Amino acid sequence: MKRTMPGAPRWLLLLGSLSLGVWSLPIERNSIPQDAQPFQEEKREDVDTGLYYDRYLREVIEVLETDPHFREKLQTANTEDIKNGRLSKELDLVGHHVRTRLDELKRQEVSRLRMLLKAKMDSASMHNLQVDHTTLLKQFEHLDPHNQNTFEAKDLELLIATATKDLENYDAERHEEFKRYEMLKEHERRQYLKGLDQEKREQEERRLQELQEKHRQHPKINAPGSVAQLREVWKETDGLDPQEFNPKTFFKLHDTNGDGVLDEQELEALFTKELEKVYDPRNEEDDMVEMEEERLRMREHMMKNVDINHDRLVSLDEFMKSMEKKEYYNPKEWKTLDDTKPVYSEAELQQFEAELREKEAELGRKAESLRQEQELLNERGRALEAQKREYQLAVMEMSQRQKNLQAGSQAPPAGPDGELQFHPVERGPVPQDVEVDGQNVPPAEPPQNLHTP
Ligand SMILES: [Ca+2]
Ligand SMILES: [Ca+2]
Repeated sequence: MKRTMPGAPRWLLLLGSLSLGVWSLPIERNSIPQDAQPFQEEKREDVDTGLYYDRYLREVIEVLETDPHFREKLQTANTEDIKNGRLSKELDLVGHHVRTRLDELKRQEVSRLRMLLKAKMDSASMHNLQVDHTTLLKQFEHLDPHNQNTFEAKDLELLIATATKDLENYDAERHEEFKRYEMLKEHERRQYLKGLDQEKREQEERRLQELQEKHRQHPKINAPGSVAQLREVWKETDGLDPQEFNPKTFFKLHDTNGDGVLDEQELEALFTKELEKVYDPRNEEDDMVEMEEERLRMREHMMKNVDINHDRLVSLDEFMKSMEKKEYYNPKEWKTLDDTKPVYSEAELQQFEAELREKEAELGRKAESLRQEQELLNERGRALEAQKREYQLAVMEMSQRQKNLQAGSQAPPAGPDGELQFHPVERGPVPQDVEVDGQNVPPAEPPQNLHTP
């Protein structure tokens, strides 16, 4: 899927800009080559907002962009028009085939959400409950659940509002996720040490301590967005003469998709040089997940100082203005993630570990109940098998009896003088290889043509 084009509204740029935040990129991909062209087309494909309705969102935008009227409105709309729903009203004027495709997209999305709900209910063992889908669909805020067949202005309005809100919460969620990651790491470290004998434990503790100290030794980190930091990128990454630092050229060079603004992705790429001072993927002591958290912190810091109108994008004007600030020439010393660690309190860790134990116990209970169910099924299977054998025996016995009786009626047994003789049917063991056809054999009638001598 292609990225939004230059001239698209800020809201769409915002969607594009957040894509990098979702997945951490290796350092190499962020490095800007020395011969970087300021207006080169971005090559990254399949960018993802990380929202669970990302695909729906992007397909709706793609379809809307095929309509010339709506496309024009998209390009001239400002952030306010988009946020307050004025843009959504334009939906009434788009072509019929565009509406038909949007309706189809909505039906697909509703059906996908239903499947999600079903999977959720199945996993919670709620299969037998009566389900009111409309009520359940209300928990999804990015479409109108009352109308499940057509895409209306209300759907576009909800989609825009929800995506904007969710994307704004996105950084907070990333920090939260990182916190859980760090707590899990500490939990595992403690469990590991606990499992060792005292001598080995002390040895390991010393080793881990040394690794941590090694990790903390690195060149000074420049404050993000400061003159020192930007000049270093200019010199080291762009390969340009530090004496000729030019902010406007710098801005153009790092607006890699050439849309006239620095988005979050482009800002984050500026910090690769700083991050390389602290993190090396070849080192055991350097955690690349922590590096991405540091990158996020740096971007947030710079954005806070530079982005005056809070649209999460840096215009050239904002960039130039930031250079008049004290933070630009005389920034406070940057506190790295290691200076602020741990990112959780001991109480939070305890709580996290309690939740882990609860989850583990829950899994254990589920496994046990599955085992019991399996046992019950096996038992039933064995009982059925026994019943079947009994039935087969009964059928074979009866068919054998009938055969004997038929043989008796065709050629009645005779004595030495030709007189008829009566032989009671013997109830011997039934041979195992006798074929049973499973049909009901009527009870045999007593023979009619026999008489006792
Ligand atoms: Ca840009
Ligand atoms: Ca801005």
